[in-house]
This record gives sequence, structure tokens and C-alpha cells, in this order.
Amino acid sequence: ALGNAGGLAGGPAQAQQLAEASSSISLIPQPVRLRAGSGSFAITPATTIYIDPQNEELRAIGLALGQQLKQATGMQPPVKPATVGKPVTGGIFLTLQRPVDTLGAEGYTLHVQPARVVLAANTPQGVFLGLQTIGQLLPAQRGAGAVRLPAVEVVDKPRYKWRGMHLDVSRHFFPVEFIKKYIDYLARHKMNTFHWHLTDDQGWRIEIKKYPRLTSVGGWREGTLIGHYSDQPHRFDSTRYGGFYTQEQVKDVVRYAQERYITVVPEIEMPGHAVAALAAYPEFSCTGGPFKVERLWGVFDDIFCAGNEQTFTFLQDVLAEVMPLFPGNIVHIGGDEAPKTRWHTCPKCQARMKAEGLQNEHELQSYFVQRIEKFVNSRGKRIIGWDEILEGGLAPNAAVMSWRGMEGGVMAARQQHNVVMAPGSHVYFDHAQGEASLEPLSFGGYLPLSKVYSFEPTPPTLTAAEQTYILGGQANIWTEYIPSQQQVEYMAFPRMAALAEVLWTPARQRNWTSFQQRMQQQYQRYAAWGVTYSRSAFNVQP
Ligand code: TNX
Repeated sequence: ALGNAGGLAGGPAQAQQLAEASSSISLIPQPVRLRAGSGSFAITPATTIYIDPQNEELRAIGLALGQQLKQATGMQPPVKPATVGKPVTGGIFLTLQRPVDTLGAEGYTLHVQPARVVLAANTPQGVFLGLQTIGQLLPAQRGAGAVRLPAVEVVDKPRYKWRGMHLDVSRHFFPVEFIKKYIDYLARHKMNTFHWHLTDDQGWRIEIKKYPRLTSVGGWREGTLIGHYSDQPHRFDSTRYGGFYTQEQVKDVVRYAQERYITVVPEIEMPGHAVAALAAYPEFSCTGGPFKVERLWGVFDDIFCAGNEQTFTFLQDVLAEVMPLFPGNIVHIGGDEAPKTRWHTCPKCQARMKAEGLQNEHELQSYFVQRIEKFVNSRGKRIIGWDEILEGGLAPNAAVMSWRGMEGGVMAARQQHNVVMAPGSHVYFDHAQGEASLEPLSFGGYLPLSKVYSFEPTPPTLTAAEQTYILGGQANIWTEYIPSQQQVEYMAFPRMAALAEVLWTPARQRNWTSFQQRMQQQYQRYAAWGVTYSRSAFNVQP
């Protein structure tokens, strides 16, 4: 099905291009400042990685670099504390001792000289990000023997602080091993946020001890949709499809992400996209059910009941179990695509509206989100929601993830709320990236690499003060038509590379021609990592 998948033989012209590209410095994302020096640093059996003494976090990063070098060369350099006051020679020095104010928490400087390599940052996270740059100075091929890092001077820091990738594990489920791989890929692209879409109509994917039916019932659907989503009649096979993550597995993933300086943002959808939860606990709906975990895609009328006190108790119990698993300070509460059909005819919802003086069901949704926000805030965290949470009034401390274009984000920024831009027009990686006839079945929409590269997260219509509320951007991978790990990779790559550069590199330095050239080497890296990447960019005239 993945007709354009990478790893297939390219033409001779392309091979030639690849060979030339590999001898130059090809970094993605492009750093803020990059100056090629003369000569190179040779990695030999004598090369040592030095770190600031007594810094355990740097030690872990040093070990990671050692692994990286071992993969490239076959040799594993030792990690040793540097001697204070004595300059490192013949080694790679990771240090926090040359702080540069303007580089912030994620910036770094990297000096590769024939005598030494010095990677300096204000924080271990900055050092880790610089390590990704060193990784790209190494040849893509593994086990290359003795290698040389080209002399270079890099001064670098990200443009945005939210550089995210989302993955929907409800419509299709992906095991922990794949989630870790995905996190690795994010790290190598200097992304720092993983938005884990854990619940939806077609499956609840996180263990909640107080409500075991969420996963024993809500984690499984009877029959898997076969074939098209068009107007053809739907057919299902007879398998039971599903899965979920235990809390232990979630902790394991979060730890893994933390080691790579990636924040995991869990999403628990409410009040809509809740059919899997309602199949398990129909009493939290307006009608009482019964419901089945959905096997079709779409938007469904049965949502959490806003008139029922027990619904709030339930959702707070769920969040109380979820929040401690995630050290980051943001929880995604969904908020998108919640039809108000049931609320409109539900006596309890209508009574609630009357009692609270709410004019319409949008205000009832706002009431719903604000109650949840209060609870989340009381536990020291903040909420983010899809841009529908603007309707009926934004909760006081909520951030907005703008997906129906940029307008929601613009409105939120004007109200001095934080914003993450994820517009369907530019960063929906579930859309096809090449000529339709060559691509696997996907959601409608056409999103070639060049369009991702043209994404501008900060709307120029905002004032300078308003622009500071734009935290960054992210791409979403909804998996209705993405049943396999390989296909997730196919949809993610190479588009993640374009997004990474959009979110990291200063806007004025963005250059599509240069990016395409640098991508030649990135494709080689993908091949070496074993990534199923799309070659659609070769077939399509942007
Ligand atoms: C809309 S984007 C949704 C998802 C679907 C997606 C398909 C968003 C917040 N909601 O439930 O998977 O469209 O592209």
C-alpha cells in the first residue's frame, strides 16, 4: 500500500546527488548560525568524551553520545569527568560552564576544531539538543569505521518553545515499543513535545484503576472496518480490535521521553469523542445508553452529560489518576467536535443551564471546561484544548490548540491566552502528501512537503505583544486510515523534517531550495534508521 515508501532504488541521477550531499554539512533544522571551519576532528580509538565533573545528567548525555559514536564508527569512547581548569584536547567536551544568556534553556554552542569538540549550553537539555547536531555531522551510514567531524562553529537556539508532534492511538493502537521509536524520531528532529491522544470514540487507551471498564470494555471494538470510508457500504471483519497502556507502561514511556527532553502531553477527550468511555460507563451520558465502542470514524452525538454531577466526579477521578503520571504541567482536555444534540434535549442539562444562567449549550460547554480547568489548576497544572473551547467563553487559564485554521489561535492570543498552532491547512499529516493515485488511502486534503515548509505559526496580523502568546506549533497524526506503524512513519516522514525547521529556524533563514538540498542527506539518515519514509516529494512538482 505504501507505493512511495523509501528504501526503494532511485535513479542514477539521484544517487549522484546523494553522494555529493553527503560530503557537505547538511543540518536539519538549520541552525541560527553556522560557520564551516577548516579541517576536521577525527574520532579514533583514543577519543574520550569529557563532561563537567559531578553532573549526572551530563553523564547520561555523554553515554548517549558514546552510543551514537559507536553506531557510526564501531568504537565506543569512554566518558570521563574533565579536569577543572585544564582545556580538553583530543576529546569531546560537554559542558554547562560557558553560559550564554541569549541562548535560553534550549540553546547551545558547538565548536568542532581539529584538536577538540566543545558542546556548551546553559542546561543539560541544551547539550542534548546540540548532541543531535553532532549526530548529523556524522555519516548517515552505520559502522563506517574512523570518521571525521567537519570543523564547524554553531550557535543555535529554537524559535519556538512548543515543537510538537501528536499521535492518535485510539483509532489505531500502537504498542509501547513504537511510541518509544516515535519519541526517538522527535528528539532527532529537535522536537520537544509529544501529544499523546489517548482517548476517543473508537478506544480508551490508558488504564484507570478506579474505572477498570474503561480499558476492559472501552479499549476494544468488535470488528475492524475494511476498505473505504466513502459512500460504499461499510464492511467489518470479525476481529476484536484494541489495546491499552497500563499505568506502568505509561510511566515507562514518560521516563523514556524525559531522558530525551521530550514533554509528554496526555489528551483525555471531553465532552465529545467519548463513546468508548460511555460504552464502559453509560451512566455518564445524557440518555443512559447502552453504547458500543465505535468502529466507524466521525463525530457522534452521545457525549459526556453536562447536567450530571457524577460525570464531573468521574472525569476528575480520571484526571486525578492521569496527572501524576505526566510530569509536564499541561493536560489536553480535548474539547473538539462535541455536538450539542443530547444536551439540548436532556432535562438535567437544561436545568443546569437555567440554574447557572447560561444562554445556550456553547455556554454550557464553557461551564464544563471551566469546572474541569479549576480542578486541573487545583492540582498545579494547566489545560490546553482544541479551539472549540473558545465558544461560549474561554476558561481563565486555558491554552488553545488551533486546528480549524489559525483564527482560533488569533482570537485566543488577543485574549492573552497561550496558543499552539496546528492548522489543518498546513500540519495535518493524516492528509496525502503526493499525487492521490500513488498514495495510500487517507483523509481528504493534500499536504505536500513544500506546504508544510511554508507554514508560518505566527500570524502577522497580531501585535508584537500578542505574538508572544504563540508558543509554537505541532503536526497531528490522526490514524483513522493509518493502521500500521510503517504507515505512521510514512505519513510522518519527511514532513516532520519540514515542521522541525519551521519551528526551530528563524523565519528569515527559511529557504526551500536549501532545505531540499539538505534533505538528500536526511533521506540517507532515514534509511539508516530503518524509517519507512515517503518519496512523494520526488514525484510531485511543488
Ligand atoms: C477532526 S482535528 C478531529 C479528529 C479527526 C480529524 C481527522 C480534531 C481536533 N478533531 O477527531 O481524527 O478531524 O482529520
